[in-house]
Amino acid sequence: DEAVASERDVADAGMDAVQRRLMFEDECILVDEHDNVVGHDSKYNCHLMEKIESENLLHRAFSVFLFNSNFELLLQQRSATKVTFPLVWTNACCSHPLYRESELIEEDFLGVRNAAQRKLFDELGIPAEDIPVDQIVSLGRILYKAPSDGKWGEHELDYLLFIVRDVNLNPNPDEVAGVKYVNRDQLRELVRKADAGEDGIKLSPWFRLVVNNFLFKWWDHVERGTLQEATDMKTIHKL
Ligand code: DMA
Ligand code: MN
Repeated sequence: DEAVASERDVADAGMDAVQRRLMFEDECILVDEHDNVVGHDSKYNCHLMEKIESENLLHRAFSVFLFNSNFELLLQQRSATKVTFPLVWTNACCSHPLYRESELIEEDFLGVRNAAQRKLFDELGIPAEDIPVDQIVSLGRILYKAPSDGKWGEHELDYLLFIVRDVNLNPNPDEVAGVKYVNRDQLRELVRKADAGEDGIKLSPWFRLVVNNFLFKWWDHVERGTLQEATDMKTIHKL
């Protein structure tokens, strides 16, 4: 075991200390393709492409889409120290519900919504009282696989969570390199730049999937206050 541990130390020598701690402390929830809980494993193992392929590891995740009262969408640029997808622009907050009682609650997807409240504070410094969990709407679920650099990647069953609130932001530099609100045209321009490779703009693969498949039609519902009508928690979209 010591030999294995030291091999890992060598391979991960360049890993940021904060991100490294989370890789081993965070215990992700393993699910099957129907989102049934089948076990748990470290965030580290869940994001090793080799493990994902050899053991078909799939874990539960969430992506928060936060709009202000002008119906602008909050984006974050991931910090340079993130192990997966550093410096890419993405939706407000993405992470994993952990294998703990409060985040395993299945009723009304409360566990995932609790995790979202926790991470919106950790990453963006948004106080919990600005994110009442009963205001978070779960619109749907996607299943996707995406390699990052080198040995890392994602294979997730991802809950798409929406909230419309004006919030206080205090981004955590360990997680976030930048934040901005965009309207639809500004988002379209950002997508165009990412496609053209202009200004070094990159978008995360999961954000891109949501933009391409769902976001603009759901944005209409945000503006009309009809998000509940758009929810479909029966289908798991394989993208
Ligand atoms: C993982 O996000 C979740 C999705 C939907 C990609 P992440 O890499 O930002 O997780 P964490 O914030 O826990 O590092
Ligand atoms: Mn993940």
